Amino acid sequence: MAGSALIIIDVQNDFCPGGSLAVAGGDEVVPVINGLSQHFEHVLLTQDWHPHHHSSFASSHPGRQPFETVRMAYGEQTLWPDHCIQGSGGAAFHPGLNRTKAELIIRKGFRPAIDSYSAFFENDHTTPTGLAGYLRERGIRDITLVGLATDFCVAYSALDAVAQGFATTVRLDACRAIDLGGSLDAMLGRMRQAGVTLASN
Ligand code: VGL
Ligand code: ZN
Repeated sequence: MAGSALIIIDVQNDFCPGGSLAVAGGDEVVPVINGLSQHFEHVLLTQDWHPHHHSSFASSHPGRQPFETVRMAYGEQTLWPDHCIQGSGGAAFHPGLNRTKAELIIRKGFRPAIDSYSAFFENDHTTPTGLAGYLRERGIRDITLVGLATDFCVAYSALDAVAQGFATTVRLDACRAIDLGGSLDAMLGRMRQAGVTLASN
């Protein structure tokens, strides 16, 4: 697949069983993604990369619990358990993930006051990560998204990708979801509506 990129979202220990924000079956995506990587000219990774006391952590909001919602300057924000702390083992990629072919790692969520689900824009929907520019300069127009979690970082990346004009596929068999309060169905609907191709093999 020339001119196409596989973008592997947040396949990190904290999102896998045993991690602080474990996604059910999160580690099962690893062999599937390793197989897919062989077929793409470009392979890119994202890495959720939060400082201690990040504003998306429930622990930064006295009296609040993980998975509650708060209002931030940029809108509604779900609060999470502390996860993917910069330099920690939990922030490291799953050890089984083959990263040899990866040409770029986009880190996100490192600004203390803004979370970043999407690989393209932070949660204020205006601060870019630089990914769209990288893809355009390399002549990449088709992207396939895989990884964790389907209904958060994968979905928001996919929505931004189509809005940025990329032909966008999500391989659902290489993703796993958090599914918080119906978020999986809601985000599958939004992706379909936006023109994301949802594929299972
Ligand atoms: C993610 C919640 C918080 C994700 C990252 O990768 O989907 N979800 N940070
Ligand atoms: Zn995060």
